[in-house]
Amino acid sequence: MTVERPDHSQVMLSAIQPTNRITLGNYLGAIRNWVKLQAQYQCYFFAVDLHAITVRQDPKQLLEDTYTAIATYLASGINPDECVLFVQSHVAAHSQLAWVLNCFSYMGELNRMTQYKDKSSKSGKNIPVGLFTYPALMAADILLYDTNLVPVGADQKQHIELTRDIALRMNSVYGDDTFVTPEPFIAPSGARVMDLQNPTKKMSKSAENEKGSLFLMDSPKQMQKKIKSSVTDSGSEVTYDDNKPGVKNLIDLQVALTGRTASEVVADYQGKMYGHLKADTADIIVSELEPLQKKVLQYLDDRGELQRILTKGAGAAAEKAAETLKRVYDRIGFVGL
Ligand code: AQP
Repeated sequence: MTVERPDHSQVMLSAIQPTNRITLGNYLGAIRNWVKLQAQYQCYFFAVDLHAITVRQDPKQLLEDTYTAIATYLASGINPDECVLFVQSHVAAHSQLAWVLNCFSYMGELNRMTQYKDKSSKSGKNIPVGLFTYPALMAADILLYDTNLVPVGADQKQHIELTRDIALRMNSVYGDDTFVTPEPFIAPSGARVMDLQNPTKKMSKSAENEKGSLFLMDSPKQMQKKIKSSVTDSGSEVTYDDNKPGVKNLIDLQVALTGRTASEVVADYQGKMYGHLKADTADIIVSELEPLQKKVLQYLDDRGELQRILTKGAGAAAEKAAETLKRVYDRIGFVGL
C-alpha cells in the first residue's frame, strides 16, 4: 500500500507519546513545526504507544490518549494524504529493530540520558528496563525510515545524538549505507516551553503539579487561571532576562505564538505590570487553541475516519520499515526466507 505524497527525497519523522494530555510545549516544540515543514519533506508522523508503556498506563486512558494524539495532529494541519500518519505498535518492525539496536547500545551511554535520570528518579525502587532502553526504541523509530531530519523540542536533542552514534557504530561494522544518520531540527521559538509553576523545568505532560502544564484541551477558563497563577518573581518590570525565568517564559510564549521578537513584546509592557503580560499571554493562547480544540473534537467524533487514516498509514509505514529491517537482518547474517 502506498500513500500519495510529493516526490521529496529528504525524509522527516517525528512522534509524541500518547501519555496523558498533550501540552502547549508539545504543540509549540513539535506538532506546529511538523505542520510548517510537511510540504518540504517526505514525512512520517506517529503516536509512540510502545514508548508510553515505559511508565504504567491505564489501558482505557492509553487508548483514548492515542486517538486524541492522532486527532490533534490532524486538527493542527497534518495532511494524511501527503504524510504517513500512524501508531507505532501497528508496525512490528519498530520492536524488531529496537532489539538489534539494544545489542549495539552501551549501558554507559544510556545511563547518561537526562530523560532517563529524570523519569527513573520518579519510579521508586523498581525502575522499568524499558525506561532505560527507551532511546534504542527511539533510534529504531528514526532509522527504520532512512530519516534525514527529526523536528523535536530541545529536550530530545540528546536522544537524536545517541541515535546518530548507534547508527554510525553499526555503519562502521556493516557498511556506511546500513543507516542514514539523522539530524535534529530545533525550531528557533517554542523549543523549550517551561513549567508555569517551576519555570526552570520544561513543561511536561506528566508534571506532578497540573497547574504547571497547559494542556491543549484545557478550557479557556482553566488556561486563563493557570497563566494568571503562573510563578514569576518579586520584581515588577517586564524584561527578557534569564534571571526572570517565569516572565521570560511568558514572553517566549508570545514570541512563539505571534511571530514577534522578544524585544517587541517587552516594548508593549513599558510601565505596565506582570498582570498585563499574563492577561495578554492568556488571550493569545486561548485564541490559538480554541479553534484547534473544536477540530480535535470533530475528528474524535468520527472514529471510523480515524481508523481509516491509521490503517492506510500503518500499511505505508510497514512497507518502508520492512525494507530497512531486511537490509539490517541480511547484513547481520540472519537467514532470510
Ligand atoms: N516543554 C516543551 N517545550 C518544547 N517542546 C517540548 N516537547 C516536550 N516538552 C516540550 C517536545 O514534544 C515532543 C513530545 O515528546 P514525547 O511525548 O515523546 O516526550 P517528552 O519529551 O517526554 O514530552 P513530555 O511532554 O515531557 O511528556 P512526558 O511527560 O510523557 O514525558 C518532543 O519533540 C519533545 O521535544
